[in-house]
Amino acid sequence: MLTVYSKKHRLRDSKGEIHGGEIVPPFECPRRADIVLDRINAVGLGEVIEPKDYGLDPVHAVHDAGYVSFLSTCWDEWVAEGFGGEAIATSWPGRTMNAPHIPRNIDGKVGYYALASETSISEGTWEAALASKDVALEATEHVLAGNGAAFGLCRPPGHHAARDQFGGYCFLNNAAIAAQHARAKGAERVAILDVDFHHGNGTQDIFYDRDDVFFLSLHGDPLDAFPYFLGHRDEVGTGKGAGFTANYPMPPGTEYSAWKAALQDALDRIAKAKCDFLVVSLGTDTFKDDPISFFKLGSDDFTDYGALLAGLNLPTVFLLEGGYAVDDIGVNVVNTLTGFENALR
Ligand code: Q9C
Ligand code: ZN
Repeated sequence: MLTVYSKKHRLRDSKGEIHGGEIVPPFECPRRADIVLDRINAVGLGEVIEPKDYGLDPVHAVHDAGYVSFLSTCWDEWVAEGFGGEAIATSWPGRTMNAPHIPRNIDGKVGYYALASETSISEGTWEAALASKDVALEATEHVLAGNGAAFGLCRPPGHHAARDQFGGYCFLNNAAIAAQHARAKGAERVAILDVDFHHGNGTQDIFYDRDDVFFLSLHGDPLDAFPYFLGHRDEVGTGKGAGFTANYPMPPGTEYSAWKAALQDALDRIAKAKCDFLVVSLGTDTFKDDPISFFKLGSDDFTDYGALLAGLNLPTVFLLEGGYAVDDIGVNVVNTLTGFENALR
């Protein structure tokens, strides 16, 4: 399987994350991508290529223009204001303020466009986010050209980024950008299957009222896990999108047998919905030793479900999302990809 990778992921190297009342080294760190790339090379998964620059049109196809402009200038505005450290949101339009105006002050703007405060915007974040969406688009192009499957080694991840909000380590929604690009290039109905431990709130937000992109997510119950406010079973889409969102929240301690049953239900639904293209939001934070998650998958389980995904027999783009057990992320990601490939033989 082809991998698309950009060294520019390193430009996303934030100093700290707010976690448990303290600022700690970020879980979402450059070493994650290094370990995945090392494993790809160690097993000889296939060629590794750099992406082209696809510009901003595919970004504007799923994100708000004011949000994109904010991301592109946030760091410079933060520095110009005389602030140090990194841009961290401290005030939001909470539930009692419906935000009729977007603040002019950068501190206010960061709060307006943030959905959580753990994710700071640091120097180079925008450049890395741009490279990450190019990785996703290059992998998508490769699959659209008839090559079966490809892996986009995206970093930073994307699935928490909504039409106009960042957070959960995500800035641009790589999976949404890829799915929309596949639609623009001729796919009739795209399925986005999100197997990251966390609910893909951003992807759900972007496609909630649409029937041409079917979003399905398996994740920790939002009553117990980030992003806390979205991902419940009764969220099924709206308008003509009703029935084209499916959520599978699962409790702390969920083992592979229960997770696999949810996956099989999701795969049945994708098969019945006449989808002709598949984007997999591939997070491996379902792993038993993940430091911020609570599912119990073992490394062999990734191989097993990779094979199940191949059963859909669809053109498939895998895009990296989360996974914070860094020493194991390479094995877990590549197990999914080889499980998929070996099942096709
Ligand atoms: N401070 C992805 O997996 N907060 N994002 C968790 C730790 C955010 C995860 C609590 C987790 C975001 C792409
Ligand atoms: Zn995650």
